[in-house]
Amino acid sequence: MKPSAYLAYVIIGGATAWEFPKVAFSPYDHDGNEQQQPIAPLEVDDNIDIITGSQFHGLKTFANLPYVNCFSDDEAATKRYDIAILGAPFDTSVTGRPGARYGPTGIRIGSQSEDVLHDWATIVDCGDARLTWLDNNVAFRQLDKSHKVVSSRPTANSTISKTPRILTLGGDHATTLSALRSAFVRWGQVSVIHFDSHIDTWRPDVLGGGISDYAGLNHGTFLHIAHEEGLIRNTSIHAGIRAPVIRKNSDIKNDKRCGFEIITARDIGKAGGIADIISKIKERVGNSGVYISVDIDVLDPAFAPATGTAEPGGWSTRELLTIIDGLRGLPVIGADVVEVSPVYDNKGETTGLAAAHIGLSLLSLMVAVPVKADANT
Ligand SMILES: [Mn+2]
Repeated sequence: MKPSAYLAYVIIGGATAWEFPKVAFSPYDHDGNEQQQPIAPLEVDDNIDIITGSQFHGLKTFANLPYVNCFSDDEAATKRYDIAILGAPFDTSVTGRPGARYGPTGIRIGSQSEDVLHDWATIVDCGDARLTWLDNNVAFRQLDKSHKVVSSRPTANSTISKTPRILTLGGDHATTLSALRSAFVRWGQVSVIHFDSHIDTWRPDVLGGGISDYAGLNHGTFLHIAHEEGLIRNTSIHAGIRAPVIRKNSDIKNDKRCGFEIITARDIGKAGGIADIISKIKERVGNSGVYISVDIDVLDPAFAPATGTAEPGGWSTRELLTIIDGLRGLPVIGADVVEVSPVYDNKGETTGLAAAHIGLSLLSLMVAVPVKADANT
């Protein structure tokens, strides 16, 4: 097709404009073949903005939040924060497919077009905890300490709260145990709102096979251990459950003993639907401080294929986001999104995008209700 006009894109004095080329140009060479138009040289403009104006720049923090090295005493003293993002790149306690060690990076990439509503809160990304992949005992001690250090820093708005809260990006689900241990030190016992297709309260001798204590701490037993350590209240609740249990009666009995009630994935199809699920969760936790843990496998694999232990029959991303947003008003003292294994994601990075948006919703709950630290701190 013969173009009717030949234009060059030039920049003049900071403004952009389409201009006809200044040099005479024939679209055909002397043999009558089309030839490429010469590109007009761009004028260098010293006033052009190279600082702002694009999300496609810099290192990838969650939602482009500022990075603070929260592990450095000097940096944390000057760059104060109220809510911190902390990655937990760990996946050596899974029973299914590994890969969640890349979860924090995958969620950050999925979050690049998200816009965090800060309101009163200073929110930063602390990067990832430094965790060995060779020794789980050491890795958990490293993660325990990382949570305690990050939550011990002075806040930016100390009149509102003196204790920073943390949104953790997992990591396999056992990483939640470190968050709960730290939360207990800062806030006392909390109710856990646990979105997952699995109950994760299995007795270590059942799911770990009783081989060793080391084997018994894994991504299906951490809530049992959290209960045994006295970290959580018996007003906790699972939501989205659908995976089969190992021992039909005793697993559920033990789950109750650990302080949990169950909302199944299929409860969403009952008459009250989403509204009933939201009220049941709110009723269950009452006025207690809550920790919200979202295992991405609560979503159906159609919406979140990139996870280690996928279970068909789960909620859609829209349903889950509606439920989480419906929890506004609860005092959320910490939260996480875990079990994202980007290597199993599709080309559209569906799981990473979903996890990032879930993270954003969790942050919104935390910003909506500031929580003063209790007497324990
Ligand atoms: Mn889980």
